[in-house]
Formats: sequence, structure tokens, C-alpha cells
Amino acid sequence: MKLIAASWRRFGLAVLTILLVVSSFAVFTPSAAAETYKVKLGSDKGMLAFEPAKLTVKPGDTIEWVNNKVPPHNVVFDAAKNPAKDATLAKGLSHKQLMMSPGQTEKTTIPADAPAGEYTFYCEPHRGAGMVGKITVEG
Ligand SMILES: [Cu+2]
Repeated sequence: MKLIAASWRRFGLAVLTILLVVSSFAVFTPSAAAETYKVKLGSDKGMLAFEPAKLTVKPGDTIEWVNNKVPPHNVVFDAAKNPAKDATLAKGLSHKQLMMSPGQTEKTTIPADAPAGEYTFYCEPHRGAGMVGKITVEG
């Protein structure tokens, strides 16, 4: 009888463990679905460009800006070139502070309520040289 009781207890523990694991997955699923994309500032070959210059993301995703070659760079979202021409949103996505040293990073998370469409961004010191990029936010 003692043996049966012990194995029942072990079984109960196993069920509890499984329940815990399953429920923790349920809790973490929404954040696990968000992705992080890396965009290099200055191409590996030393071109004044974002790499990649075009990216498709979903609300909640994060873009990690990695300062690469030929700094300084920054990331400024165009106040007029986003779906709702929302200057406040553009400012919130931007990192105006110049990044001086290679390897420096900044992050931009696309808000959950960001309207779908195209967002243009550029590097202030190199905008004239064509350092411009585009993010498409999917609905
Ligand atoms: Cu630049």
C-alpha cells in the first residue's frame, strides 16, 4: 500500500510539473513572438548606408541599430514620411544622438499601435550621401 501511495504522489508531482511548464509557455508566448532585427549603420564595405536598408517588421518588433563603419551615424525617422505623418511617433522611434564608436547600439521598438505602412528614416550626417532606409510595418 505504501508503494502505491508513493507512486501516486510521484505521478501527482509529474502532472504538476507539466502543468507549470505548459502554463509558463502560455504566459511567455506573446513576447516570444516579437522579433529583433539588426541594422548596421555603415556597410561592412565602408559605404554610407544602412544594412539592410529595407526591412519588414510587425508592431512589437525591435530594431537594433549597430554602429558599424564610417561613423558618426544616427537614426532619424522622417516626421512626414510615415503612414499618419505623425511627428511625435517619428521622434519616439528616432535616436538623434550621434553614435561615435563602432559597436555602439541603440534600439527602437515599434509600438503595438503603430499604423501599418512605410516609415522612412535617415542618418543626419549622411542623408545627402544617400544614407536612407525604409521600414514597412505590417498590419
Ligand atoms: Cu551615417
